[in-house]
Amino acid sequence: MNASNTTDSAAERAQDFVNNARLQSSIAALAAFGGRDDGGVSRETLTPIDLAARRHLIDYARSLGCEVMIDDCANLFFRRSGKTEQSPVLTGSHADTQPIGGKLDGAYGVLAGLEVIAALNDAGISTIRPIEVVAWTNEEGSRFGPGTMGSSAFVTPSLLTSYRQSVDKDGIVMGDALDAALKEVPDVPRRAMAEPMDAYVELHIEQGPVLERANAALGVVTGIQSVLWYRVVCTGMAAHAGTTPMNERSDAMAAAVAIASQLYARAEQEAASNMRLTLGRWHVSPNSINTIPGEVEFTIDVRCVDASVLVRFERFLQDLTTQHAWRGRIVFETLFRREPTIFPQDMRDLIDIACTRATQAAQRGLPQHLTSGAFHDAMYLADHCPTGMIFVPSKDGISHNAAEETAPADLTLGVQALAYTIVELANR
Ligand code: HGY
Ligand code: MN
Ligand code: MN
Repeated sequence: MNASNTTDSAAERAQDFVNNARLQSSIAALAAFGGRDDGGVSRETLTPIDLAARRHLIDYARSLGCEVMIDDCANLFFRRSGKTEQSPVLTGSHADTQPIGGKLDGAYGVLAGLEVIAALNDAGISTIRPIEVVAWTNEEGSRFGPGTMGSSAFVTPSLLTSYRQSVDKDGIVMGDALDAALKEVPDVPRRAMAEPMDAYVELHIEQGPVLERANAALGVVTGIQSVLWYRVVCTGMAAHAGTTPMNERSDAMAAAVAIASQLYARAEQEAASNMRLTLGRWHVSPNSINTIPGEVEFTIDVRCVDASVLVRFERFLQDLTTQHAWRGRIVFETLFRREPTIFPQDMRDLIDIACTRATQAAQRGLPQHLTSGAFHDAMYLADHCPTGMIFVPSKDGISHNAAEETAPADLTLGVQALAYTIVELANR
């Protein structure tokens, strides 16, 4: 156990009691739920594996003395009481993963919050405000769209009605999956949505190359870039691949490929704005080698720090889909839209102090300030209470991939910075 003299503040002592071995074993234990031979994790939201992982987190949190609650969107809250009943300081992230994800995206932030609680227990520190750790439901949005369902519904409960109607690729309705998840935990009391929170701090892997290239051990996140998701549907006519002359086809794939190549050309033109375009999911019908596709649906994920670039992009997409000359039809639907998020300066200042103390103690230089390329639950909590984020580097900038990795020493530094930040906030 780290020795620490009693003149240190509670925040400094909490930081010094973070336990690297315990953190590593909690990461490995959670990663086993959906663990893959290639080191990745497949644990999409509200699948049986996710429900088993949730039970594991409930048991672990209870072993740390936490009270556990759940809300109507199955967001799980692990609460360490404070000396008062004032609104809690909240930390956490999500425990669901991409279809083939890593063991850290989201999971690290939930386990980091629980490690802060374990460190407080070891240090015998009690805080004025309660501290809560949350595991948000369906941050990824890969199974049920859109993403960040749990956190956005927590902040705006009226969203839950439409979210419950989302359907996955197997025709399972989100509302049914949600009800099944809630039924799995009869021992966990329900808590209201939109509960007042004093502040929210999320620790997350960067998922990009910025910190590693800057040789920075920790990141103070200034904000999150804007994001837009669309579904584009090209509808032509299925026909025989051998008998149909090329100039008599309504080939939905030819239309989709033409649209897609113009979208990529647009991304080239917008390179200076650092706009990022991904056409991640394609569905072809009837998807037969010798039938001309009658319908092709694909998704667009487009992001930029400058929201006006996305306004221009949507106009471009509108023109593209209405002006494409062919016999068929092209429509697009917006699935997800989030303007840029800027975290408040006072939260960034506190996080900078916390990160600096941790990196200096480890002779790792100073933290780097950066905007998040990935979206996070924090972008909705920012509408609810003072919010901030801390990043740790991602090896080779890789994420949403089984190879996702962060050096153990950096993971521990991140939790140390989180511990300091949370305790400072909880003792204000
Ligand atoms: O897509 C995102 O930015 C997040 O990692 N789910
Ligand atoms: Mn994430
Ligand atoms: Mn993710």
